[in-house]
Amino acid sequence: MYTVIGAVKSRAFRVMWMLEELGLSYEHSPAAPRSEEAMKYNPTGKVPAMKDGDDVLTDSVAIMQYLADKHGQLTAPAGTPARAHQDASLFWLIDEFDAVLWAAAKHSFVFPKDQRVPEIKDSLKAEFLRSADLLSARLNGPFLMGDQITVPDLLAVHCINWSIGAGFPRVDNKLNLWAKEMRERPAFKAAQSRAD
Ligand SMILES: N[C@@H](CCC(=O)N[C@@H](CS)C(=O)NCC(=O)O)C(=O)O
Repeated sequence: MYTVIGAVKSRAFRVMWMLEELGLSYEHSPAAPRSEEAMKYNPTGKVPAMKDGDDVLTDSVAIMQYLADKHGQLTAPAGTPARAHQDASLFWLIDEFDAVLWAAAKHSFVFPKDQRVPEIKDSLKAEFLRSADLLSARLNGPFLMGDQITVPDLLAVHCINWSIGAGFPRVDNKLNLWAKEMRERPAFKAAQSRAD
């Protein structure tokens, strides 16, 4: 049995969505970041974490890829060129989407007030939009890697949703429609319905 630690409105959602895509059951502990509960599983206080039996795994992307590998779905097999392309796409999204949104969050509410530099946010928004345009141009099939849904799709859509919540500029029509379709997936909706 898997247990996901982290609120739905955190990166824990990515792990829950992956579990739903794989058709696996799981328990959910909606711990807030830096809470006592979160610290029990990750000394940094970051969420998500996921319990798999006695193992406690951390980092949303590491956990999504672990689940995909373990269950042999939503991923190209390790050690193939297709997997290297998929990983490149994943790491690019971490650099250019997740890290940019996270930097904006740090300067909005994560850092102590006296360490925030709100002026940086305009530059981050412009950077995000440039990356979103690149992603849109790369999207040439139903999914980022072609015909099959893979881990980068979940990460990209989660980041696009996050960008809307963070008041970032809207991505172009093509990407926006794609994200909308992805949000219609039963697995996405099932994860969302596990309200905190
Ligand atoms: N790379 C990590 C980032 C995790 C992370 O920063 N999570 C946020 C919530 S979405 C958090 O716990 N923040 C609290 C903190 O950084 O102290 C992942 O993808 O899991």
